[in-house]
Formats: sequence, structure tokens, C-alpha cells
Amino acid sequence: MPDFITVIVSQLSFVDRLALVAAASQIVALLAAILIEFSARKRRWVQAPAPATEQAGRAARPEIVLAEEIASWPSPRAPSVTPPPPAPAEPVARPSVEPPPAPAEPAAAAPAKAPARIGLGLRRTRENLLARIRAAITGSAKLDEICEGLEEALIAADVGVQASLKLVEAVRARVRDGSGSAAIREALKDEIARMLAASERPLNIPAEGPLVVMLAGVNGAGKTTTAAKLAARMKAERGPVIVAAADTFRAAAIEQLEVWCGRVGADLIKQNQGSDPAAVAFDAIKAAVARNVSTVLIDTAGRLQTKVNLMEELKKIARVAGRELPGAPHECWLVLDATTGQNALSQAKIFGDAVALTGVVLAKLDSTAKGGVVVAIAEQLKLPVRFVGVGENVEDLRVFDAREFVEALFAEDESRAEVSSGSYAA
Ligand SMILES: Nc1nc2c(ncn2[C@@H]2O[C@H](COP(=O)(O)OP(=O)(O)OP(=O)(O)O)[C@@H](O)[C@H]2O)c(=O)[nH]1
Ligand SMILES: [Mg+2]
Repeated sequence: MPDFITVIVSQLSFVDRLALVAAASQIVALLAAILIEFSARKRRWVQAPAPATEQAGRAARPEIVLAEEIASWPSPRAPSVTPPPPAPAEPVARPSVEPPPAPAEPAAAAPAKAPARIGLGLRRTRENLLARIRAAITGSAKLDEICEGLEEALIAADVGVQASLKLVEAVRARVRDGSGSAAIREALKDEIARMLAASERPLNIPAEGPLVVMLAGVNGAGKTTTAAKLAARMKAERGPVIVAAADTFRAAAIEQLEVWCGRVGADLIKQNQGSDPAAVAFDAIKAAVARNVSTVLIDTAGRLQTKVNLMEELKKIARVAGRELPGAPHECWLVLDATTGQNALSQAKIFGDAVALTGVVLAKLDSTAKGGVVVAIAEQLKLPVRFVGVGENVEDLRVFDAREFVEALFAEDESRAEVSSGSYAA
């Protein structure tokens, strides 16, 4: 201890010395308290959440991170699997219209129904067309009058003016005044079948890797129902199917597809509502390749063909699919609601400008008397009709075959329509 402190302390009384010791110990206690508080605060700062901007930065991961993640996901067959929601790498355009109300979900416990026949699906169109054709052909009408009547019958069935004129011209070249009504009917059947067959072309099945089919169309056309029907069919014919829930826009769209996939036993790849549909397609293809799945079906959101930004979104899905798997999507089908008649043609033209359409699925053929639009599509757009939807159940999808379609269309009674369409049965 320094000398001057010893001198000062020796001059203090006993009481002063005690007071000095007490004061010194209080200072030590205060310093200890400050140290404890400081270390406690430091611990809290370390554990505090990252600032909002930092979190946002973490969420904005590029698509490629997803690619690494997907390989480590367990199979979506496992009930607990829900892929993490990555943020879109590009801004996603959104429609300026309200989404349509969610259609009724299929009842999970619905009893299996017998598949609807194409003949039954065509009942309304057949009745409409045949009554008019009968009226045109019977009696002692001259060929000119018959042709006029046929033209009207075809146009009324939504075959379209251009296709109707062509068909009637072809029939006129094959028959003469006085040809019986049976001959005229046969000539018309032949010409319609020929027109339909002219647009047929084989599916673009890849030599290896999964077949990727993208479904597009306007709101409510029947895309999701068709995706489910196709999933069931493809699974039976080609093996495991993955369905991509790329309608991330409409409320409940993902759940609707989830219910369908559960029913038909297809794997579903999904993300959260509002995520980038192209990223979902990307995930699905990546998963299909990793798991050796034979078919990927991409269900997209309904969009008005007049909305440029939505068409851009569709292009992006196709672009991203092709980047991940060269050649994908191998098939891109426009799902058309048969009840919309000739409007289907303008839809097909505009969707065809956005993506390379390779075919059409004509849904709700059972709900219309204007099924003749099939012929207009083939004639004007040169697009093959791949499938027709003839009901709301999973079995109600028929491979389209020109000759059988025409036989069913011209069958004079229901039972013959059934027989003529026998090969459509699942
Ligand atoms: N009668 C009949 N109804 C069908 C057919 N296909 C679909 N539907 C019904 O049409 C409605 C719309 O079908 P969705 O498959 O949800 O149509 P979507 O194109 O996916 O609709 P968005 O996703 O809203 O664009 C549902 O009530 C279906 O049951 C069909 O072939 N026949
Ligand atoms: Mg849908």
C-alpha cells in the first residue's frame, strides 16, 4: 500500500475506518450489479429476431435454391409432405378480375359410377342435329333445298359457317338429285369424319423421362376436373402421375385439386396460394425426374384470353418447364367448355399465340346441344381434339376418335349411340 494512504489511514479514528470499509464494499457491490445487468442485456440482443428487411431478403430466394431442396423432399405419397413455399423469382402477374367462386369439391366418398358413354354425352347435340337433318332430307326436296337445310342444321349445331359450307359443298359433289336420304346422310357422316381426322396427330411422347402435359383455358372451362380425369387414366395406362397445382391464384384451387388427387391416387406437388405457378411446374418436373414418374399434369389457373399479363404467366410456365426438361411441356392442351360454342375458336386462337397448343380437350360435351364445335375446331384451327369430357365424374373422359364420334352423333336412337361408341368405354 502506498505511504501516503498508510499515513491518512493511521490518522483516522476507528469509526472513520469502519465507514471507509463500508463505502468501499458498497462501490464493489455496485460495480458487480452493473456487470451482471450488462451481460444479461448482451444475451437478449444476440437472441433478438432479425430485422424485417433481413427476413424479406432471406425469403426472396432464387428458383435455383428450390432445385436443391426438391431433391431432398420425401415422396408426396407420404401424408405429411408439404413442400416449403419458395418466393417467385420473377414478379407474377395477377388478373384484374375477381376469381370465380370455387366449384363444389367432389364428394370424397361418392360411389363409383359407370362411365358415361360418348353417345349419352352427345345426346343433346345429336337430337338437335338429327331433327334438323331429318327435316332437311325427307320429302321431295330438291338437292339445293336439301343442301340449304343441311347447312342450317350444321350451323345450328355450332359446326361454324365456314366448316358447314365446306361440308355441304363436299356432300353436294357426292350425291345427285334423287339420291336417297340414307345416301345423303352417309355422305355427310363421311365428310365430317374426314374433316375431323384431318387434324388428328399422334401424341408427342418423349423417348425418355416424363411426359409433361400442360392444361390451359379460361375460367371454369373444366381444367381441374380434366386434370383429375386424365390423372386417373394416365396412371392406369402409363404408371405413376404427378399433378402440379399451378393454379396458385384462385382461392381453394389447390384444395380442390388435392381432393381429386386423393381420389384418383395421384401425387400432388403444390406450394402456397399466391406463389409462382412456374415454380410449381418446375418442382413437379424435378420431382418426376427424380422419382421416375411417367406423367406430369400441370393444372393452371383460369385466365381471360384478353389479359396480356396472364398470358405472359402462361408463357413463363412453359418456358420454365422447358428449361428444366428440354421438350417440356410435350403436350399443351386447351380445355374448352363445349357450351361456349363458337367463342371457343377465339379462345383457341389467342391461347395458341401465347403457347404452342398441341390439342384440345372439349369438356362438358354432355351439357350442350352445340357439340358440333368439335368440327369447327378441327377445321379452322387444325388442332386435334384429344379428349372429350362427358360428365363430372372421373370416368367421364373419352379419347376422341373421329369415326366413333360421328357414328354416335348420327345414331338414330340411344341404344345405337351406345353400341357405336362401345370402344369409348373405360
Ligand atoms: N357436365 C360436365 N361438367 C363438367 C365437365 N368438366 C367439368 N365440369 C364442371 O365444370 C365446373 C368447373 O370445372 P373445373 O374443373 O373446376 O374448371 P376449371 O377450368 O379448373 O376452373 P378454374 O380453375 O376456376 O378456371 C365444375 O363444376 C365441374 O364439375 C364435364 O365434362 N361435364
Ligand atoms: Mg381449376
